[in-house]
Amino acid sequence: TPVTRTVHAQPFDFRFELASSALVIIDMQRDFIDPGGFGASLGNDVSLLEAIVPACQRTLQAWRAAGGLVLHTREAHRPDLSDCPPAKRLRGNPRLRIGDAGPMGRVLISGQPGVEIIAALAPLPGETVVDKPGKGMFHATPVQEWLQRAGIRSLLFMGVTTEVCVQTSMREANDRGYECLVLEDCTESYFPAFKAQALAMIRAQGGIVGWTAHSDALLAALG
Ligand code: C5J
Repeated sequence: TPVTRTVHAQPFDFRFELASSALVIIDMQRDFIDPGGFGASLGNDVSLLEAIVPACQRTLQAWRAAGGLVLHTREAHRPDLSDCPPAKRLRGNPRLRIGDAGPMGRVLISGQPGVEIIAALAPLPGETVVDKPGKGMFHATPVQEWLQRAGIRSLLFMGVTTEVCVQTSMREANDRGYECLVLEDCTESYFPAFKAQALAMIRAQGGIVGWTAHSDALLAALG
């Protein structure tokens, strides 16, 4: 019989079974995390994001050791930009747009060095990696089919940035009926106040979009 795990979370305990859960790691790619990448070129302090890497690594190792499924995402577009609407490309810093030559290759283009997942969290052979053209992981990706095939009902989120790609993916997942938990110390924003507010929004109103918990609470639940 499957073991139900209980994570001490907010606004109340989060229960899941390993066999029907996936750890989702959002966009831990070089362009957002590494010094000298796209994120840094936009004027962001990437050391804020780098700081969560040890907690992510520890959590990923524990999850793998327990035998849990892992899904990695990357924010990445096709080289011909056919999946990048002008509404997205024309936004932001006009000197460096998606598809332009940046410090780590063409910005947010599949296969370029900048979209590689950082070495500390590199996917293992057999783990699924999805390139997503949106902020959310369901838009224009095979994620829904993958989750359904794997019989997944619960999703545990790590990654960056809290209020953009993590929150959007989680809201998309919540609308599709998944039980969602964000690991507080395994997610970060270039704007710490945005992270705090995003986590507060998620767990407000009785967990209107999901749960939040420290990774220590997950590790305790994994035993
Ligand atoms: C992500 C972004 N991954 N902030 N992208 O959050 O543009």
